[in-house]
Amino acid sequence: MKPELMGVVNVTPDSFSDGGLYLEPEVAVAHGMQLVEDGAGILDVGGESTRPGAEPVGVEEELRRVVPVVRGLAGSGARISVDTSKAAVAAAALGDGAEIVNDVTALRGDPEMAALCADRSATVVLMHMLGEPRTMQEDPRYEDVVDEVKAFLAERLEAAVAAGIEEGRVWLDPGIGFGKTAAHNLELLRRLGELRELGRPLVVGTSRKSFIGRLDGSSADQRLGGTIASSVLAAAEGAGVLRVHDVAEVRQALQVAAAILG
Ligand code: HH2
Repeated sequence: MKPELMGVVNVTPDSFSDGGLYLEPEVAVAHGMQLVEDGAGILDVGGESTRPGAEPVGVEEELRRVVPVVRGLAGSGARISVDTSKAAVAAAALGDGAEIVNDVTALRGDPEMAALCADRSATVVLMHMLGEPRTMQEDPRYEDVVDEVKAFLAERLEAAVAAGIEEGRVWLDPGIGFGKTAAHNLELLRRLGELRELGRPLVVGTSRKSFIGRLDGSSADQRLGGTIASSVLAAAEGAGVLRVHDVAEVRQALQVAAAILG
C-alpha cells in the first residue's frame, strides 16, 4: 500500500476549496515546492476549475495561468501533470517540462488531445465524468455506478490506444464528484477493487470533496479527516495515485496505515 501522491496546484480564482489562493505564479510555485517537500511525487497544475457549475475558461487565459507555474515547477523534483482538457494548454505544458496530461474529459473535450498525447508520449489520466461541470450534479443517475464507470473507462482506454497512446501510459480515474451523488461516490470507493480489473493504475481524488460534507455538514476547509479516511481506504483498495491538497497529512496517514498492516 504505497500510492504515489499527486499534489494539487490550482492556479484559479474559483476552485472549490482553494480558489484565489495561488493565482500569482510565484505563490503557486512556492506552494508546489512545499507539496514536494511534503511528499508529493507528482504535481497537478490546473488553470480551470471543474467544480460543479464552473464556467469554462478561454485558452489564452488558461495558458496565462498554467505556463509560468509549470515552468517554475519543472525543476522541483516532482513529475508535473497538467490538469486540462485543452490540447493547446497540454502542448505548452508538455513543452515546458510536464509529463502527464490529466484530462477530466478523458480525451473527449478537444479533438486534438489524443494525437498530441500520442505524439509526445505523455502519460494520460482518463477520468469518468457524467455530463459536463456546468450541469453534472443535476440529478445524476446510474443503474449500477461501478459497472457503468468501469465500462466507460474500458471504452476510453481502448479509444486512447486506438489513437496511438501506449496502453502502459494510461491511468484511469473514477472521477469522484463528477456527475455523482454522495451515495454513488461512496459505492465507487467501496468497490474500487473492481476497477483494478481494467489493469491500469487507478487515480483517485476525494480531497475535500462535497460527499464528505454531505455526511457531516462540513465545509470544504473542514474536510481533512474525511479526505484522509477516504484516501487511506482507496489506497487499501489498490489506488495507485491519490490526488490531494493536503499532502503531508495524507502521507502520514498512509505511512501509519501501511506500518500497521505490515
Ligand atoms: N478532481 C478535481 C479536479 N481534477 N482530476 C482527476 N483526475 N481526478 C479528480 O478527482 C479531479 C481532477 C476537482 O478538485 P480541485 O482541483 O480541487 O477543484 P476545482 O476543479 O474546483 O479546481
